[in-house]
Amino acid sequence: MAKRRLSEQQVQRIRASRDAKVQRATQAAGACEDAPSGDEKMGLVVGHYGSFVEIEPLPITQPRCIYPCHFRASLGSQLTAGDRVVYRSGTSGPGVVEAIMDRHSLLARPDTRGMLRPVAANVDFIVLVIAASPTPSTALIDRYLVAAELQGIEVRLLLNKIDLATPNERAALQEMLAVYPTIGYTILECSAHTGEGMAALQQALEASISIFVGQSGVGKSSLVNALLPDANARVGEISSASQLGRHTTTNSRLFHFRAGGSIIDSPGIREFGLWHLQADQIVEGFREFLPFLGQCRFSDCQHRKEPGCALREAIAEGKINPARLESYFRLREKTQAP
Ligand SMILES: Nc1nc2c(ncn2[C@@H]2O[C@H](COP(=O)(O)OP(=O)(O)OP(=O)(O)O)[C@@H](O)[C@H]2O)c(=O)[nH]1
Ligand SMILES: [Mg+2]
Ligand SMILES: [Zn+2]
Repeated sequence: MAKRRLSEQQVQRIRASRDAKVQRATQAAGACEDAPSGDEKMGLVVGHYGSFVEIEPLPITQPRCIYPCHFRASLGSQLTAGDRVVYRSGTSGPGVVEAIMDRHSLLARPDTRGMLRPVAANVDFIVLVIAASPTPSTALIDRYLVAAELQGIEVRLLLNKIDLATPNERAALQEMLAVYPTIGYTILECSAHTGEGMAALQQALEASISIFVGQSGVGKSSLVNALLPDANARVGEISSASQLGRHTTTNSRLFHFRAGGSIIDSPGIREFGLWHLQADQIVEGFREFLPFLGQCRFSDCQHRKEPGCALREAIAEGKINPARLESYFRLREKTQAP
């Protein structure tokens, strides 16, 4: 479907109208009890539930107050947890979201029909949660890392459920993950159940907006509950047959730390679809390849057996881990039409 293009004049008009709403809302911003219903106010999207969103007035208050809001049809599919919006609260029922503020980042992923859907807005860090069980694979980790790199959002790795690993299993997991700190990804280890590593995690998350992403059953909601005992995020069982989670969390939802900063819990997914990307985009998601891209002798180098391949030379010089190039090939094969 062709995208509808707006004229420069239309864009200006939309911006001017939005800016006026933002200005009025900023003037009216205050505690939820004080602000008269019906005025335009600034709010934060806490969660999107299909036909309505939950909005928290800005600035945030303690205890939190959260309102259901409808939205203009044109905004429905764009709104997501973490969005800052202008809204009007209803006098006796749900309010309405009027406009979305510009975002500094947007995490989106393709749905089953290939349409890119927003997962969270304005996040500073993606925390890719993996667990000692279900056992992670480098293919899965690299898939998420590529998606995050291409969205320009910094990623951290978090290995949860370390209570389930024997010392040998833990050493094997650490060996599998050893490449990531060498290419700039931080790894934390923790257990939402025993509390090990949770203080360091809390410290790493405070003062910024992060989102937990990862397979169903790795413990994202359990981590939210361990970090924020009032959160009450629903936790699911692992299927004893598949050792996988059962997709307990169905919508992204935002929570705040008392000391500042927020965490967004997101629904687990089997795969972070990348097939909407071209091969030359995927290769750019392998961050340590970047200095060598465009340096191969042949401009259409596939980095397999061609002479003068800069990526292969970098491997020979120990600058790139060969497993990551293999991972790139696997991802490419899975995501590309021939
Ligand atoms: N042993 C152990 N079990 C954990 C830990 N963290 C979570 N679990 C268990 O793992 C299962 C899945 O946890 P959830 O928090 O629902 O996982 P999730 O990642 O939110 O799953 P989805 O919402 O389906 O994406 C539950 O049975 C938790 O009790 C941990 O640190 N150690
Ligand atoms: Mg969950
Ligand atoms: Zn090459």
